[in-house]
Amino acid sequence: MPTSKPLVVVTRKLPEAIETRMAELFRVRLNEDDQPFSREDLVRAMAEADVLVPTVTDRLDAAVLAQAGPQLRLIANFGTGVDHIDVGTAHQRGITVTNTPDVLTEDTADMTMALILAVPRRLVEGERLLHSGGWTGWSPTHMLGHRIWGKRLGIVGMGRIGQAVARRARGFGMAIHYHNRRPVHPDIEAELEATYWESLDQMLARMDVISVHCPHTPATYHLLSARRLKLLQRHAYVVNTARGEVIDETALVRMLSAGDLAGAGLDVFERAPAVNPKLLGMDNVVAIPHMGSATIEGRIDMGEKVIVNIKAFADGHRPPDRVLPNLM
Ligand code: 8YV
Repeated sequence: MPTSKPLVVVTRKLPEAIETRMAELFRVRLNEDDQPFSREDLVRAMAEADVLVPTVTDRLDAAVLAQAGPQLRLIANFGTGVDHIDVGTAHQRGITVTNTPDVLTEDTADMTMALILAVPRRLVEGERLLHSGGWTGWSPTHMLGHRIWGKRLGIVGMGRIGQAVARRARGFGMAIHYHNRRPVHPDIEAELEATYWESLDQMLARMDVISVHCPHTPATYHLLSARRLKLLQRHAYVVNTARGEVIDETALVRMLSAGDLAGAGLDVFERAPAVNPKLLGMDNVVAIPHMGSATIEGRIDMGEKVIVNIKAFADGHRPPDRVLPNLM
């Protein structure tokens, strides 16, 4: 890293306060009109930047990283998930990668809980009915959904966000079950009265709601495969605020269409921003455009983390949120 201010290229428009602070601290190239970078834009940016600040919309694969100039020393991702970055290749090339953990946990858990409530209680369907002018009045059997209280929630991936969802779901009277590579600390398990399932298959077969909270890695790609989705009970709901790739979306659509699942709440999609049109036509699907962490407070916190990581690195220190290849 040069001793003068590093050149920081930011690929998307960030909150005003963050861009202002970045401009005070670094030489910055901002993306005023927020047009996503093409592959060529990324390669051009990496030929000049000392620090690249990408987001989930930038695919930094081995081929793109191979074209990085020798001056590029830090990729300070604006976001927690790093599945769009080939972290292994970056490290081989001596490029440090950082992310923004913790600060979006509560917002993402809130949105997850909103979906867990919205789908079984037919919230969006009811709202659409009212807006369409189609409501003719109350009836004892109209718009009946399903109760959440007392139901079993199966959390796939009991990291920070999984635990934050469990805390909320407890408040709504749900029984907490989870699958994780290993059990969480016994104190956390006790606090959440959570039941650990070593076998994902066995857990899936017994839950009323499944919520996905693991990162997308080669090991979790299609973790909820066609075979595993078939293990779910017909009355089960699937919620995903993690990454679309963790669920075989084609199989999910097939099962929803066939009535083999009760519904889904989806914030993420396998081929985002493309969304399977069949999903959008289903009343029992609530689909939102990757809004899990979309609060202004959260975005500012994320930006501040990015700044701390860049500043530490530029000052010759170890940035706090380094992502190591073997931790992916
Ligand atoms: C972010 C996310 O908005 O941080 C993550 O991993 O999924 C999102 O909530 C996005 O990734 C920003 O790059």
